Amino acid sequence: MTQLEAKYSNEKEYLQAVRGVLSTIEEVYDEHPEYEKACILEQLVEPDRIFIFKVPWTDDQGNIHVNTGYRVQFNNAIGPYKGGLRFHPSVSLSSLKFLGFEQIFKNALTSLPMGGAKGGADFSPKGRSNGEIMRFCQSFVLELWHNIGPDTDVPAGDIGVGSREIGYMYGMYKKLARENTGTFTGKGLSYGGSLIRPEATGFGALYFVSRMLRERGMDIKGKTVAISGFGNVAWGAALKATQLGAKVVTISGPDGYVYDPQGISGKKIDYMLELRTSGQDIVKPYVEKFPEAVFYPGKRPWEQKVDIALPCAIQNELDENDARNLIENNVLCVAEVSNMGCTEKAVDLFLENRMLFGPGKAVNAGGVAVSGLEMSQNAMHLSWSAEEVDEKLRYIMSAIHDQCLKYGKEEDGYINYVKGANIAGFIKVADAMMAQGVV
Ligand code: 2IT
Repeated sequence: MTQLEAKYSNEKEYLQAVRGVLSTIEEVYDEHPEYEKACILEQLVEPDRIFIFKVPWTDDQGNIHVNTGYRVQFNNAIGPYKGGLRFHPSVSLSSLKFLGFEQIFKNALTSLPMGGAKGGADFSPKGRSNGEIMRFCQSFVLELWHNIGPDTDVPAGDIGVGSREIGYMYGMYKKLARENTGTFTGKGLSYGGSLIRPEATGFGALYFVSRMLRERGMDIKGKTVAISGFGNVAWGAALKATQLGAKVVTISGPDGYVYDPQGISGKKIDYMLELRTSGQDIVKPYVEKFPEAVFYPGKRPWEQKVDIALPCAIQNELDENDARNLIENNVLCVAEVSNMGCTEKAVDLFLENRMLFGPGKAVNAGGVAVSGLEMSQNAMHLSWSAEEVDEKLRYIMSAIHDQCLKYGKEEDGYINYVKGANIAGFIKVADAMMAQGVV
């Protein structure tokens, strides 16, 4: 860790993600001297390769813009590189290395054969027209397509990349590669996409949270839930939480958060989609449409008293003060639906206080799991029903929970999900790397 901190001193998020894993696997690492002999950690923390490229595009006024595109192919010990693409101004090498690193363990937890990768661009889709988005996506793929393929590297969506962007990227990929084998997941249903993929991250997260609560003898029914964000992940989480009988009382955007004491359900959940497609990246219009709700400008939802807190927006969106607030308000469960949604200090507080805390790589693995199922369907040239996919998703989330129990249960009976998820993911990848030699 000290070596990495010296070498990559400006890559804060990457170092945070690595520290998070290394600090929890020490026991297992020490029990396996063969890992150390094979320098497994030194091999694991370096991406296999990173592509960095120029993405030039023309706006509707004819002005030319240049962004930076990336693909971090981190580790393919257990399967083809797999992970999303993020289009957001905060994208940097550090954020994509953190996301790619997390993806290795998350994908291992799904039990499907997928390695870890992540990519994206420092492009802001906010306020951009459809034509501008299309040209950007096409330019991005024109450079990247050589390095991806159905058995090489399969990108998907993430923040700023939804089914529209995947459609444009896949269209360009197909034109260049002259084949129709999948290669992206999150595709539209009519051209190889999987049912339940749009819902998968949120649904999977709620299946996982229900299991966590049950482990402590509680039921999600009747509980209040704070959600941050209002994108695809927040939408799926709100939908499933409501279906399971919980009451979602917040969503948020870069402009602040909305508190709706009557619960965000039914047409209010549909309205989240409208908010998103407006392209303005704000949630304030919610209170104009539903005046029973209150808008808190510039604030985050963690100041509200709720039973369950689900960060669904971006990394480090819940800090130490938020954690303290939630603990004082007797929150029952906090689960990261966003990747690394909580700061290191927030996580430490939850664990020190023996809280029910679920880390992103376990909680949000349902998204990439259904991506894996989309790859299976594409490879078999068939499509499964929504019920079949949902059933497999439930099974996968339940199996991830079992792995967390197996490796995370401490002497006093406390389930440390952070430790459990990290150890389970690490062992699988490390053993696969050991078996395949120094490559
Ligand atoms: O963070 C994630 O797991 C994703 N953005 C989904 C990745 C995928 O390949 O479906």
